[in-house]
Amino acid sequence: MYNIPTVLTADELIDKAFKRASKITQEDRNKLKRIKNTSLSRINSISNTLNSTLGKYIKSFPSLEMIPTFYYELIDILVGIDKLKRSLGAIDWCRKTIGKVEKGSVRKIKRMKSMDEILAERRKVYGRVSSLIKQVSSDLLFLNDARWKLRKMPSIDANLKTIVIAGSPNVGKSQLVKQISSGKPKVAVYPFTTQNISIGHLEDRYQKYQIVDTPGLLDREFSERNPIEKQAVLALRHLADVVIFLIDPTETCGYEMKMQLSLLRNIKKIFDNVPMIEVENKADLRKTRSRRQKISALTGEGTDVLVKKVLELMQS
Ligand SMILES: Nc1nc2c(ncn2[C@@H]2O[C@H](COP(=O)(O)OP(=O)(O)OP(=O)(O)O)[C@@H](O)[C@H]2O)c(=O)[nH]1
Ligand SMILES: [Mg+2]
Repeated sequence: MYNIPTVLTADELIDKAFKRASKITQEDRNKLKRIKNTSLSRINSISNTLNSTLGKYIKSFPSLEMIPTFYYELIDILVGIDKLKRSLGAIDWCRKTIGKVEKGSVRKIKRMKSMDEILAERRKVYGRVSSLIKQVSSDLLFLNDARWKLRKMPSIDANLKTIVIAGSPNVGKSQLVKQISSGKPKVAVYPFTTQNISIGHLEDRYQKYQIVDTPGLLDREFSERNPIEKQAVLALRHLADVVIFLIDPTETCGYEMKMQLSLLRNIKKIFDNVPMIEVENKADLRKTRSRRQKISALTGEGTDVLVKKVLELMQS
C-alpha cells in the first residue's frame, strides 16, 4: 500500500554518510588549502547524505492530515499515530540540526589558518553528527517497524462497493472470501488465523465489488478488544456497504452458538445502519432449522445464491 524504503539503523546511517564522505579529496598544491577544502567537502557531503536520506524517510510516510479516516484509524491501531508523529518529528529535528552544525562549522573552517585547528573542527563535527543520529536511533527502529505494518495495509478502492465478512474466529470467513472472490486469504483450523484485513474482488456483468476479510471477533466491548479485533470493527464502521455475518452452528470453530449470537446482537446494535445478511456456514456438516441462509464455504454449496442476494442488496 505505502511503499516506504528500508529505514536504516543509526549505525548504518552513520556508516553510509561517513564512508561516502571519506572518498572525497580536494586537490591543491597548497597543503592548508587542500585540507581545508577536503574538510569542507566532506562535512558538506555528510550533511547532504543525511539530509536527503532522512528527508526521504519523512516524505515516504503518508501525510496524516490528508489520509481517509479508515487509514488514519488503522494506522493508529497498527502503529500508533502519536508515536509515529513523534518519531517523524524527531527525525526532522535531527535532519535540521545536522544542517545547522554543518553551516556553523563551514563558517569557522573557512576562517581557520592552521591545519590542526581544521582537523580538530572536522573531528568535532563528525562527533556531533554521530551523536545526533544516535539520539534518534529508537525512532529509526520504530519507523522501520512501522514500515512493515504500513506495507501490509489493504489497498481499498473508495469507488467500489464493499462487502465486509464478519463473525467469531474460525467460523470460515476466509474460506468464504476464497470461495467467492479473487482474494487468497490464509485458511486454517485455529482461531485468529486472520490477523489483518485483506481484500478480494468479485464481478458481475456490470460492476466490480470488493470483499473484505476481517479477523474474528469475540463478544466484548471495543475498549477490551485487541488490535487484531479492532481492525474488524474498523472495517465494519468505515468500509461496509453490506455485511455478511457468518455463524458456525457446528461449533467446531470453538465458540458456542450462544456466544456467536450474542456477538451478532451487539454488532447489529452498533452498526444498525448497514444492511446485514446472517449466514450459517459449514452446511456440509450441519444444517439447523433456522431461517438463515445456509452455505458451505468449503464445498461452495449455497454460495452462488448468497452472492446473488448480496449484490441485489447493494444495488437497491
Ligand atoms: N467442513 C467445513 N469446514 C469449513 C467450512 N468453512 C471453513 N471451514 C474450516 O474451518 C476452519 C476455519 O476456516 P477459516 O476460513 O480460516 O476461518 P476464519 O473465520 O477466517 O478464522 P479466523 O481468521 O481465525 O477468524 C478451517 O479449517 C476451514 O477449512 C465449511 O463450510 N465446511
Ligand atoms: Mg480468517
